[in-house]
Amino acid sequence: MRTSELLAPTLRETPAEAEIVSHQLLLRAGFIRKAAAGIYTYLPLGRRVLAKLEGIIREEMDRAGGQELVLPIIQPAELWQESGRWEVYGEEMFRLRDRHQRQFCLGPTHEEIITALVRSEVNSYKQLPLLLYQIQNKYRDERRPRFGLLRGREFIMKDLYSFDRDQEGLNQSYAKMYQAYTNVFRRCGLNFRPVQADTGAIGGNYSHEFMALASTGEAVLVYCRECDYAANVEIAAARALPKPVAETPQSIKEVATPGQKTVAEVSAFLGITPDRLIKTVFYEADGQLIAVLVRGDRELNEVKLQNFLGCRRLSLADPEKVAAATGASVGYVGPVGLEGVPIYADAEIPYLVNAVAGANRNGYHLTGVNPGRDFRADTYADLRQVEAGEPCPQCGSPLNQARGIEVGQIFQLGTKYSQALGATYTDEQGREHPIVMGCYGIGVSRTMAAIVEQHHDEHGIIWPLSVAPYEVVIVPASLKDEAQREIADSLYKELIAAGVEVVYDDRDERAGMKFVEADLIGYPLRLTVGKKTVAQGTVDVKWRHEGREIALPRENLVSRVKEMLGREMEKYR
Ligand code: 9G3
Repeated sequence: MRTSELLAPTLRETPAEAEIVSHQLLLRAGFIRKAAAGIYTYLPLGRRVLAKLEGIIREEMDRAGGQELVLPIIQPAELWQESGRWEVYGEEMFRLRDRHQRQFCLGPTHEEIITALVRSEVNSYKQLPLLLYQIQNKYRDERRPRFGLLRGREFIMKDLYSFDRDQEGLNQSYAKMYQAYTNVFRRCGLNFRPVQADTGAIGGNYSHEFMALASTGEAVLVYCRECDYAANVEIAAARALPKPVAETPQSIKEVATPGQKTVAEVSAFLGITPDRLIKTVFYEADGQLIAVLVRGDRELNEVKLQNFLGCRRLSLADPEKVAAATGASVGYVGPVGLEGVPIYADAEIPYLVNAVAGANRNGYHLTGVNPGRDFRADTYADLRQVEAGEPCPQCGSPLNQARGIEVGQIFQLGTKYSQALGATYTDEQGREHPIVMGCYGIGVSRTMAAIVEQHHDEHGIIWPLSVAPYEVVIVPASLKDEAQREIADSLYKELIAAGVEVVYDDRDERAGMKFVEADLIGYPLRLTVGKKTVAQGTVDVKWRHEGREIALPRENLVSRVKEMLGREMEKYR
């Protein structure tokens, strides 16, 4: 490809809305352009990276026994009504009507569509297991699309669905996908970790997320350096229980705390540490008001709370309802004397002695509060967010914390969708059983951005060779020099003939600008044809990910370049 013919419009300045480096560089280097909030055009260079990514994904899905198909984006509402999810999802689902006013949605995922397909095409154990996948656009009307391709409203996903006769079969399909995902993300050059994850509203009882480690990631994970424990903090288990406090219970006392509402304010005002305070938070769970208690120095984990309650909708209670139930406003509420509201307490609460809690009277707190004596929680459970340094629930070593970009997630769904939609098979004895399912997603467009988050420097993108838009760029120092042009032209032709993906920057521009653009776009290998080439017959060769440049003889340069590319690609096998 000649740069003079390539549509790769680079930008000197970064559009203000681009907050993170992957968004900034994919815009500046001419890979994507915004069409609307969370909706992007992939320019030719962007499309070539996606094609490389999809190629790796197809190879690994096919290697694991996957069969590719293409499902419709427009989905009939009836199937979502059968699964009971048409009502579950609100504004996040793009909904539309056809000319006959029939309801449809733009597919945010495809469990319903593919289960309906299998329901009508699969009826015998002989047809199982089945692994069906597609690489298709998905649509989710995110409240706040941001960070470019990391959180879009139209995005590209590889979604695979497994169909087995029983749990054992599903375990095997899940293990195959776990390995396939590990291969995909390794071959993309990503530094990633599989972590135990929450299944959320999708249902199912077992899930792993694949996290590309990045400080710009929206997800938080904890992991152990001693054993292989790693989990999204949403479900990371808090096993460590506090050491009993050797204090004699004092009598409860109401103290004035005018204008002191937050944990920090109250603990400073009363001269105590936040771990001696009982934080009381009111929620509405499927419309029912509940009180939840955690220690003042801890964060409540809403995913753990929702999973524990098994409720569909969970939201912070509005202050009026809190005031109606307690007679006080947030900051002064507490469990003592609280009637008619179920109390859920984190497992650490019973270990508190002479704690401080809101008095359910504005301007006042209670000291000498002893759980069990002064109030009784209905249930105690692990409801808090684990922090770095806490003991690993598997081996007890201190946990580490990191941020990550969720580039993939795999789920054991079980029979939730097969039972709802009636997808069954008959066994050898003719008995009918619901098909046991799994689903497995990779955010293809998101992965492209995650790679840039991990592979860039102050000059631009540094594409791993396995996903680079082109492998080599030829930069002639000056095309006004006829000799340089002849050498660059012939080198270009020979590299093409040798099957190398090469870009030839044949524009009538200064060499300096061409170097800057080549570094911004991030072509892995740069070949510079200059005066020295004419004089000494050498070409300067430089890897984008290395500083040093070496001069190699022109005469067998093509085979040397092939060798170098082959060796470099070994890293991504
Ligand atoms: C919806 C909307 C948003 C959604 C879903 C449904 C996320 C939804 C979870 C999944 C699970 C897996 C197959 C590939 C891998 C992920 N957001 N999920 O089901 F209606 Cl609006 O998509 N699906």
